[in-house]
Amino acid sequence: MSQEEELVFEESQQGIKIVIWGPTLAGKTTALSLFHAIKKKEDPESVYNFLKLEDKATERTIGFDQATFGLGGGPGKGFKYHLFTTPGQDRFKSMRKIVINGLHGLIVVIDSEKARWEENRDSLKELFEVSGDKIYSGDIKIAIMLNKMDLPVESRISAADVGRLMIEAGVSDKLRDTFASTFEVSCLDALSALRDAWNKGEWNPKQRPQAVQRIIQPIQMVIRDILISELQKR
Ligand SMILES: Nc1nc2c(ncn2[C@@H]2O[C@H](COP(=O)(O)OP(=O)(O)OP(=O)(O)O)[C@@H](O)[C@H]2O)c(=O)[nH]1
Ligand SMILES: [Mg+2]
Repeated sequence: MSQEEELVFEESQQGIKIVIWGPTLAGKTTALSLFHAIKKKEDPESVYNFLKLEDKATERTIGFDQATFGLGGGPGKGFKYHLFTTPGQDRFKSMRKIVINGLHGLIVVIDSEKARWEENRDSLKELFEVSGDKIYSGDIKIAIMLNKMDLPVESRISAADVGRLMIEAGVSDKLRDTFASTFEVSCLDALSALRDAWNKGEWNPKQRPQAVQRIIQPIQMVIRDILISELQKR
């Protein structure tokens, strides 16, 4: 086992594993960084670690990013969940296969920029290719983040177009229902809302700015769905 494989393996042994999947430059690392920053602000005890493996010059992920959080009880106690991002560049297909092993949940990031339609389609195709039967079993909890909704309306797609993207990627009817949860988000807007609020010294976890809440919501939904399903198995 390589060092990376060992880390992916060890980290996913306990708790639940959620993978953030999508084409390169879609915003996966940005979304995870945001989620991490918010957790660190609101509940630092629940944050265990955050590792980013990126090429400093291009800021693209060259291995994977990985963050671990607790559901409560402080370090060493309670349930952990692990969030991984995949590296989206074509050349990292074998790494994506490793990262996706043993997952419980998926956040599929789609780049809403119209010009990125083919990259989105190919990324979805590959997801079904590498996750195989598991994704069809319904055992994996999924949410879609349609990112970059800050782009001008004429140069981006909307949630209504996601179905067409799925059809082009060969996603079956049955599975398209699983993909019903599409969240329109903008990591860029969330970042600026976060900075504004922090600069003013205003932060209330119960009243997060809407752009920030939109990033948190799909991740929390997937965590909740996994926990419910794990509890039902017991
Ligand atoms: N306009 C806009 N740009 C965004 C948004 N989210 C991320 N970006 C930008 O998109 C670029 C890529 O973001 P990353 O988060 O590094 O993308 P990634 O999906 O991790 O890419 P890989 O690591 O190569 O797979 C960066 O320049 C971000 O600032 C968004 O909501 N709107
Ligand atoms: Mg990345």
